[in-house]
Amino acid sequence: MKIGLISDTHGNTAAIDQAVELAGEIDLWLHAGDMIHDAEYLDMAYDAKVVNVAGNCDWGNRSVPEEEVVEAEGHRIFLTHGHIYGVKGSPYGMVQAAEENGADIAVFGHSHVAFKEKIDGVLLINPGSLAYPRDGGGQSFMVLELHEGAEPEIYHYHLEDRRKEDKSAKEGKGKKREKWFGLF
Ligand SMILES: [Mn+2]
Repeated sequence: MKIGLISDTHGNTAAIDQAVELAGEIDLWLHAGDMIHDAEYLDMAYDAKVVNVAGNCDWGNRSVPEEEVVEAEGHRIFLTHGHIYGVKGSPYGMVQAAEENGADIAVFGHSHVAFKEKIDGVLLINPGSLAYPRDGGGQSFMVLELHEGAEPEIYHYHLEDRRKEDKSAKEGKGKKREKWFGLF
């Protein structure tokens, strides 16, 4: 199963269109908040199912919960924006929240910094921001591939790679997909 992970799109539906094109076939999109309208756009404009949560910039919109749990391929994925758990300071609040929800994978955003790490048995994933990246790596999102009984695979996409040393950028491709192998 291929799960697209996006967050902090902040109204940039053009970036969502690019992400959908780059990602290819996706079974489910998870939007980790900021903004709800963008997740609604993704849901309306494309076929794949969308699950989304409210972010701190979605205040006042009570139609969408702040937390969701999604089950897929023998995994439980805890989805939340991250501001409630202080993700800008430390990932440990997310670890605890995931454990409390019986989840082995946690997806969040808020910091606009791409992140993937396994801590205390919980795979933590922040796909970065599709609109306003703060990690120097360009607008980003990820695809999580889950197959029952196998280790999760994560692909990190950048709409435009800003790192000058990157070869694919020099070759003029301007777009990059990077796979993390066996880190989990
Ligand atoms: Mn936020």
